[in-house]
Amino acid sequence: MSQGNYTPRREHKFTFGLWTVGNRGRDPFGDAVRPTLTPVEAVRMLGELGAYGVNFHDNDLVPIDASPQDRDRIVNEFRSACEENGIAVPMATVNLFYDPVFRDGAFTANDKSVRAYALQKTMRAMDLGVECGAKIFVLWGGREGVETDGCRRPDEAVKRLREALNYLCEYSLDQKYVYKFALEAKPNEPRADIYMPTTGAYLALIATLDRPEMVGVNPEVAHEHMAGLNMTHSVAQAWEAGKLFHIDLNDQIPGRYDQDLRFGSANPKAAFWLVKFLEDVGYSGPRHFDAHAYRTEDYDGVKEFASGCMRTYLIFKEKSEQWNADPEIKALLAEISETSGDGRGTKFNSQHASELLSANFDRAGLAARGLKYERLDQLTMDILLGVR
Ligand code: GCO
Ligand code: MN
Ligand code: MN
Repeated sequence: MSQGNYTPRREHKFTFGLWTVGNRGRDPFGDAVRPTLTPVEAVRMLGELGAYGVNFHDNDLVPIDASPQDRDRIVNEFRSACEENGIAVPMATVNLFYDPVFRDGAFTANDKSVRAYALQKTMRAMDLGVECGAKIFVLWGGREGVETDGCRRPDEAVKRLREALNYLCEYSLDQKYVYKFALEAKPNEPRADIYMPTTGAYLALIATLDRPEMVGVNPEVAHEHMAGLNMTHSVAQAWEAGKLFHIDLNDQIPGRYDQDLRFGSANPKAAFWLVKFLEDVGYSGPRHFDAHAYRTEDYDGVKEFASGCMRTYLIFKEKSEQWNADPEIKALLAEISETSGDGRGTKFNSQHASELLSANFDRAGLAARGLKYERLDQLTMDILLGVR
């Protein structure tokens, strides 16, 4: 068995939200089980654990009703803590779901004053992020959705969302900010149905924006798994489109409530393919863990949880190097590439098309050969289970 070094280092770009290590275990059935962790304490903890950065919603850092003086004091303390502990702030986001004002959504709400307030709150959250050094702005459409479709036409919601995104891009440019926006899809929870349920839905919306180059996606493992989808496929499509601006790593058993489990703890094989993809293609953005510790834990357990997320990532990173270097796997891949060529078809021209139309294919012969994917997958399992 290999003796890899799974100690996280800054260059691995592991980040956590204030709301993740600071999660107090509240759920719909029970109250908080852990005392409040202040932002400064969270930063200290992340520094100790070897994380690269911390991210936050505006109100994780600054309470929604804070006075301007309190805001400035909190931001200064937080920035000093980040500096002292060598922690960066690569991403900022906005909370458009907690306050009762957002019970019907934010950018898509029927009340135009709520929509205007949501824009104002987001612009202020962008200002706050810039003060802390953030260059990525995540937008998760928390309550942009419905319980009853009687409340509005869903295509009207799409138009409102587009208008808000266009507005925020212009604000960013007008302020000379360098933000890239990363849109995060989720199929349901906290509302029965959320608009833009999948990463693919957002990719399609982005193409219709005024400044599509400023906007990408933030796929999350749990959200794709809640919808029964393959996270690596969503990530791959985003990557191929040049739109993988951020990523939320956690885990989730399909068909359950929103679990936000420690990365790789529910479906390690899916997590392995994801890490392998990110490492193979050379994704260089933050590896952000949007997860939280079990409700059974105290803050020592929270540290175990956070270290576990990073450790599992690094184990899979090592396993993917092992997979890529494995002679038997390499031989199987060589056979696959013999038949798949360069992976792309030929470009259309009419001569090629008429030759193709008159070609003879040995259909039965093509269908008869075993593809050895069983062997390939078992070799993968052997590696993952540590016997190879
Ligand atoms: C969730 C989401 C959030 C967002 C966060 C950043 O399911 O609650 O994943 O954690 O990622 O609000 O915008
Ligand atoms: Mn989530
Ligand atoms: Mn998330």
